[in-house]
Amino acid sequence: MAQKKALITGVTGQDGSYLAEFLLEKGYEVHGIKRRASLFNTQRVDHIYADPHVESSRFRLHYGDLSDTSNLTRLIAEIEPDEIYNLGAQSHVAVSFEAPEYTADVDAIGALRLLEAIRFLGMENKTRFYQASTSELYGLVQQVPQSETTPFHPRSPYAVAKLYAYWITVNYREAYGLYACNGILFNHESPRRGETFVTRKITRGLANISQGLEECLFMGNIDALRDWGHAKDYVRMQWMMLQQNEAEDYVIATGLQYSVREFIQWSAKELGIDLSFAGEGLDEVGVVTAVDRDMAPGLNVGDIIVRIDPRYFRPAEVETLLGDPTKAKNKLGWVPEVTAQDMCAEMVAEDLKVAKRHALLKLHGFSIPVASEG
Ligand code: NDP
Ligand code: GDR
Repeated sequence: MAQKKALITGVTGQDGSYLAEFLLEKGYEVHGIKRRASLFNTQRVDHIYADPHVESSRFRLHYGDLSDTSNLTRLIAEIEPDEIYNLGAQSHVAVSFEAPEYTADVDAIGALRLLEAIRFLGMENKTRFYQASTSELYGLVQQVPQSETTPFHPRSPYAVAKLYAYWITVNYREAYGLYACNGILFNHESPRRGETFVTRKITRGLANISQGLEECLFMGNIDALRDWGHAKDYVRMQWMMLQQNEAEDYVIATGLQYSVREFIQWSAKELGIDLSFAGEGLDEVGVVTAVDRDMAPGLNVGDIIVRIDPRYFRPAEVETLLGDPTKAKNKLGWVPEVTAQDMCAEMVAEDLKVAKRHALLKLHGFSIPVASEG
């Protein structure tokens, strides 16, 4: 069989990097679109990058942007991919309230630009298309758990943009017979998760606190409930969705739900810290009730290491999400392999390594990056 070619938008992101690894292992030639930035932005894929002068290299990066129609059309014409994975997005919900128009351009019209390029180039019968849809579409939830048939009620400019992308994908499938499908993915995380999403903010922040690099973690709505899976499990499903006889949309989730508060407590536990919450609303705090001083040398019982900061509240919140992955399980045999608790432990372990390195640097008078907003 001829070697397949895949094009990934968002290849420098969390999912893009895992998907590129996965497809390379499957023998694909993998092309990724990266944005021009004034600093290096390929840290997540540097380990799979090979010198393009080496002929056997199967991983190529191209400059591009989802806001640039001619760039996308040219790349698709040149690469002639068998599969396009549209993972690129302004993916932060809170940021989408700050930059709604940009988010719409990239997250909504970006998907249209790719679909239209496939059609314009006459590649409807060659190129399969995956759209990174999201549980944020459900927003103000109408049904528990949420499945492929649950009505949508988006609650942010991000989710509204993704709603357009969802429907334009369905529309190109119905109108032009394109193999185009939506993966409606619930939150998925990993050590490669961006530092301003809640799980990574917690694991990184608490790892820093355990090493004396920060004093307190400032959080938004810790009552929020999420269905968290591991990104590695979820990219496998993205590929599976493009290997079927017919294009269909699937929910990808674990079917289990936890609060942000619980995730904070699991993370603390991994660092040798027992944490209790006291107080209510804006006055709620996370207090150390027991600590392993070998693991978290500077901390004492009674220390307050979590506080609420209303700056992290969103103008409209998605309070609860819980997915029903039955269709993915029954039709594709997909089941997630990593639990939320194991994923949390993996994330903490990775962030702790970095925190220890930074603590050493600090001890020797070097400056280190610490704060992360989000
Ligand atoms: P990340 O934020 O980690 O990655 C987003 C990627 O998109 C990055 O490579 C980023 O580039 C790129 N990007 C941003 N803006 C543009 C643009 N204008 N043109 C081209 N590329 C751009 O997201 P994830 O990997 O977590 O998510 C992947 C996709 O899945 C996203 O579309 C997200 O909305 C969606 N999704 C994610 C879920 C999750 O829980 N992770 C759940 C459901 C859906 P750069 O590195 O330069 O910033
Ligand atoms: P989400 O992820 O908005 O679900 O979108 P995020 O991790 O940002 O928030 C999850 C929940 O935690 C609450 N929260 C906080 N969030 C952040 N970022 N920072 C905080 O300090 C904080 N405190 C509480 C949030 O309010 C929210 O309820 C992610 C993104 O990856 C999207 O691209 C994707 O589509 C969805 O998941 C599914």
